[in-house]
Amino acid sequence: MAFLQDAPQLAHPWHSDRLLASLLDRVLPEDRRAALDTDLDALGDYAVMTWQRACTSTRRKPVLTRWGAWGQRIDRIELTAAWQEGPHITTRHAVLAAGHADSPHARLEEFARVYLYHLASEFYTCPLAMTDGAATAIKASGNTELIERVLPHFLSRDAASFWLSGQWMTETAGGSDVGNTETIARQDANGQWRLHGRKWFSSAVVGEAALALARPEGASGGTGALALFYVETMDGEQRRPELVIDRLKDKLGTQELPTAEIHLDGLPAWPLGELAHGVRQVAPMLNVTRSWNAICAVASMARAISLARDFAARRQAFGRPLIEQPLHAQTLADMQADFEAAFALAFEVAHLLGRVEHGDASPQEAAVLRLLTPLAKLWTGKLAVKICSEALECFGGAGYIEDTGLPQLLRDAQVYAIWEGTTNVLSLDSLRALAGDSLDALRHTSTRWLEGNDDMHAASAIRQTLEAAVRWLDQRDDRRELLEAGARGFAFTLARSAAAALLARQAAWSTRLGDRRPAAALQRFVGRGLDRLVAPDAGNTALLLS
Ligand code: MFK
Repeated sequence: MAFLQDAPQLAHPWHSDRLLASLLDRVLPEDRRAALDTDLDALGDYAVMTWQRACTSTRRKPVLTRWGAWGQRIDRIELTAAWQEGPHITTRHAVLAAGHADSPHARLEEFARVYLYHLASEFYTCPLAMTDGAATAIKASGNTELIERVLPHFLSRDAASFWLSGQWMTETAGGSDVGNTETIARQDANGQWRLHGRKWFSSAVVGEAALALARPEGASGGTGALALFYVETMDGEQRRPELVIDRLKDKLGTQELPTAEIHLDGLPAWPLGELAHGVRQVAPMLNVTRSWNAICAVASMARAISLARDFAARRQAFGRPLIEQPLHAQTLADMQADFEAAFALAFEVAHLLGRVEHGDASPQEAAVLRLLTPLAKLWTGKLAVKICSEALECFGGAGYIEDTGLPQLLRDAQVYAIWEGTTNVLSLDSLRALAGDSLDALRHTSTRWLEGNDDMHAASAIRQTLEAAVRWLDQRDDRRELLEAGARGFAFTLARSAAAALLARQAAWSTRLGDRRPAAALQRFVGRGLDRLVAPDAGNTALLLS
């Protein structure tokens, strides 16, 4: 009988995840911690089931049927099984509802669910992120009529009344530069606002609602003149005729997600608040969806590492299992250390978000959250690609073969760096977030995170790197071009330093309980260097690009 290699098995992502369990044990009061188990168990079971289902069935993509048999426009989208299950899993396990509970821990409890559900959901979490963001932006608007109308649907615990919301922002001219939005809002004879325009990228077109940016007719150009509108997509069981799905996007990854290009042909719309400053009004949504992006990126890292580690124990090469090969073990340990740091940062953003929203955080912590949100999004987005790519290599040729299910990890991971703002857009956002002393706040808060940590070398490296970042900023503060050119290195440096300080806090706690693994991750992570600061040389850049 010829040799047959064992396929990698997916360990139960909740039962086998010491990071999540240890974080929740450290942070949550006992009763809240215990109350989470049922949902986390079930979401872990669902993840294992969907992995096995994906390994034994043919992959499907959503299918758009635009025309009915008798020539009528129907724009019907057939969804994959996981997408059909999405509303049921979401509501049964309170994935969104948990985040809006009356507790400073609400967001942490929500994102623990998201982390376990994300890959199993086949990126149904993308429109969930937007629904969550829409709920947050609508709450922040104080528009009571809208709050009463939509929140019971967005946060429902019953699939029958659950609504998904989209975020319609991206257009062909106004991609990252949203100020170039061309969609027009026009009032009809009855005073009803209606939207006219084309949205290039809508990931929740199967949803019931959306928030959309549009320029009120006659308003000036630029970002400040945009308004934020709420729209509904359905008229009873029928999609509204003023919303036309032009085509589904043929994407590199996230192929189960029916991303669509749409046009709006007079779709009724209601302003959330004032008829200007729409980007300011949508910002709470951006910050929530960017937090989702970071958590989902660490979920991809967790899946990739879990499969690679399992395989390393099964696969024999050169006379012993891969896990016993020194260089392979080094590679896996480096991945694990990076992942543990990224996990610490992403989940700190999640927890801080809940504490700030609940009024439980100091102004200094609110400033830290504003800065850490883009940092977590941009760094985890890039790291997910690196770790998934490395994980594929851990399987040798099998990592490059479609029906192992492995290449999809890498294709899907590429989205984190692009969605919700590219790495460069987020690096520039972290400069925007510096207004209001958030860097000083981060330095002070990091000192607190480092209390009780016994790794003096790591603590000193973190402090020195943050001080170097402050000096770097001071030297360029009045030279905008230089500041922007170096923003990515600056953001990566801050992200890595903050992540290391958070890992140190977790390591101190775990060490007291006799678990030295987070301390080992900290040592390895810091040992590979925190500083990514660069001194941009405009002349050299111009010469290279000439
Ligand atoms: C599975 C994972 C789930 C992930 C979900 C995936 C969803 C996929 C759908 C998408 O991909 S949606 C498209 C994503 N597109 C973007 O994220 C847009 C990228 N561009 C930016 O982020 C720009 O920075 C932005 C358009 C927000 C602003 O650019 P501008 O035109 O230079 O605006 P400006 O004047 O700097 O900011 C306008 C106001 O917003 C200012 O406030 P004021 O009016 O009070 O001065 C800013 O301070 C405020 N603002 C901007 N970003 C903010 C913010 N406030 C708080 N937080 C922020 N992040």
